[in-house]
Amino acid sequence: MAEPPPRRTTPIAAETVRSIAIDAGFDLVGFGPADPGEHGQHFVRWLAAGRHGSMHYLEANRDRALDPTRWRPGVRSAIALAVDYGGPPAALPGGGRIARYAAGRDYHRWLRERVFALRERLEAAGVPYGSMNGGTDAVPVLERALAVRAGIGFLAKSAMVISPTHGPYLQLAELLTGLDLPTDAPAAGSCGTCTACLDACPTTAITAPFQVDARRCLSYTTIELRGSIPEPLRAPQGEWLFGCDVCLEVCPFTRRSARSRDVGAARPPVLQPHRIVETWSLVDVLELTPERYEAEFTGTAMRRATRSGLRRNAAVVLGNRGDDAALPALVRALADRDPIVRGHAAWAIGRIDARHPALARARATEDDAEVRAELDAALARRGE
Ligand code: B12
Ligand code: SF4
Ligand code: SF4
Repeated sequence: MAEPPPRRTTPIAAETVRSIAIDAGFDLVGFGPADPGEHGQHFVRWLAAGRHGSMHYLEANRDRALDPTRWRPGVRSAIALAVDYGGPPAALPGGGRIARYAAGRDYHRWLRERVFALRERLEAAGVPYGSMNGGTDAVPVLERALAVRAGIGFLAKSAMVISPTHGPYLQLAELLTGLDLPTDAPAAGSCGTCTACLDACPTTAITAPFQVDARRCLSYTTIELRGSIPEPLRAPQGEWLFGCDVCLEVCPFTRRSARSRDVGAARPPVLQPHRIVETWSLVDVLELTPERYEAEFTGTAMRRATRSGLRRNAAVVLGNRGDDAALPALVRALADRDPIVRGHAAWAIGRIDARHPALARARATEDDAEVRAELDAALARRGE
């Protein structure tokens, strides 16, 4: 067996690490173990129940998430980091809501840059070069588990990590280190008897306290899911074009977010709404060309949904809004090259005007079996 790496004592005081991290732009900093502890078993059961849907990367990273030394040998402690991104609701001018985390610059970029800048500063302050690894979101670690174990916040019934001082709108990040940092005390606070998020979730994706079935979560169906959105989840999608914030909006701890009181120019540049959010319409998204997708969505977190997914989502929201003015664009979409767009346009037209002649016309020439089924279902609404 290979020798375990030598134990490293902290070359700088833990409180110095904390103050450098705060100075580097993090609202919350905590120290805890590098492994997820008992949270790992919940993750294993969640995967075994298939609740990850088609997010196969979570299964592929299972062992690394349970034991981070499989990813980065020798890691002992986590510097858990969080940024409060609370703010006003984000929506396109004519409707179509966007989860707050995705309304500005892509946090995968700016937050990762901030983590890497912190690492450089800690190295300059004496932490051994190459002894820290980390990032945000796209890392094979259970970020919520590390944040809870480092005292950043408590695990809430919505499965969110909620800070008693900053609320649930937290983007999490971490540096895993070979250092032995003193573990912080658990955060105060709990959900108590509140069940507001379970009651408000439009798709009952929070199946029990602390448990989310991703396959039902709008954040999965509108972002991660490729292909068709299951029909029963389309009407509950309501106005959500990308992601969903309902379980955060109804949470009483949301009031604790200091950042949500920063409005307009007072908000940090990375959290300012993207031009797309300020100027595009749902029809613009429905008609998104490959060129505009490349040119305009690069640098936004919305890109994750793919062009096909964004157009699909726009069709669903247009159908839910029931606005006749969207019919010409939806009718054009019935002839789109992408069968997912055609199918969801058919669904939307069926919601707005099931007697529209374009449905029967499209049915006569459609050669994709799934789209034909969508058209049949839309035509069947004529009797309603
Ligand atoms: C996959 C994923 C998703 C999936 C699945 C979410 C889920 N709840 O499982 C989908 C696409 C649905 C999603 C949605 C969202 N996500 Co997400 N997501 C992730 C990702 C990449 C992995 C999470 C994961 O492994 N899930 C598996 C489940 C089992 O783990 P978990 O959710 O962390 O659950 C923990 C507890 O609930 C507990 N647990 C689970 N079952 C049980 C059962 C019992 C009885 C108990 C006691 C505990 C318990 O153990 C788990 C580990 O600690 C992380 C980034 C990362 N690398 O960690 C971001 C992350 C969790 N997401 C985040 C965000 C912001 C969101 C959204 C708010 C985005 C939005 N507005 O649209 C929603 C919130 C939905 C919700 N209520 O959870 C943040 C969370 C920040 C925070 N304050 O908690 C993260 C950390 C990204 C980041 N870097 O900021 N997400
Ligand atoms: S993000 Fe929306 S759909 Fe997902 S669990 Fe929260 S309220 Fe439910
Ligand atoms: S809404 Fe209530 S139950 Fe849900 S996370 Fe917030 S405090 Fe907890």
